[in-house]
Amino acid sequence: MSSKQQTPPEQVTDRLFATERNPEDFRFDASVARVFPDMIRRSVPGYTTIIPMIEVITEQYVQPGTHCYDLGCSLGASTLAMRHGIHHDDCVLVGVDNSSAMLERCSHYIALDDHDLPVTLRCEDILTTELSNASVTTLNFTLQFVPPEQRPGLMRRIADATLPGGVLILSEKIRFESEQEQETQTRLHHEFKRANGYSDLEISQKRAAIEKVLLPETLLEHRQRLLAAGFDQVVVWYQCFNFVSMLAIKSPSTN
Ligand code: GEK
Repeated sequence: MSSKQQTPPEQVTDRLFATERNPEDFRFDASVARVFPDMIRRSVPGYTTIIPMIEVITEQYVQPGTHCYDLGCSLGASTLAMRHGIHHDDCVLVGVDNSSAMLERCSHYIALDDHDLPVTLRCEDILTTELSNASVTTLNFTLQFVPPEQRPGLMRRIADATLPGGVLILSEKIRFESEQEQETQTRLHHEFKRANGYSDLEISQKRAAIEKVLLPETLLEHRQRLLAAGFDQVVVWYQCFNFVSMLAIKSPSTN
């Protein structure tokens, strides 16, 4: 291990949208990767609860000799939670992200972690990355960035790769059918961001930058697509405002 790998990446406060800037679409580039731990913690209600629960869920559903995937792993928070939930040394854990800036930092965090299970990082598109023999797959706030027309195919590929008794942990920002509920939950989310120190300018500029790339769907749309893809049960195990996490389960084999 090089000495560079042993130095923890610095913890930087997210000020990306604090000053007036030209509107452009949000991208997972080096400037975002640098502030990402602070950004996601202060922007996504429940993120700090969901991460440790991914460990608990992984521990429940991982099967020996199988593959576990973290699709859209960013800096590896969900990958490391999965790693700590896996107690079989014949499992293969794979983190996939198409942002090289994210993966470069991710490899530092993995090197600093004390668990033995190797982690394979792939700088690939989750739409084409190879998936097979899976017991636990995680999409922690990643599907929302995939173009909606490509989501059914991705869900089918994940369901096809998932073994009987295996699961997909799917966390997403959602939207609501009812305009009134949509308005209430959005307002509460913005209050959460304000309480975490974001200004009105930061909130509105981030919203403008992200609204064309983060496309939320309703819980019903998610549930129907997961069932159509081949999962047998969909459980919402967490919700805070307009952020949810679901567990899509493939029934264990009856043979
Ligand atoms: C966490 N799971 O900390 N292929 C590969 N990666 C992609 C794709 C794609 N098509 N689209 C987006 N990404 C993490 C947080 S962040 C969520 C996940 C957020 C990647 C993108 O580069 C980014 O790193 C990640 O998905 C989404 O638990 O920023 O709200």
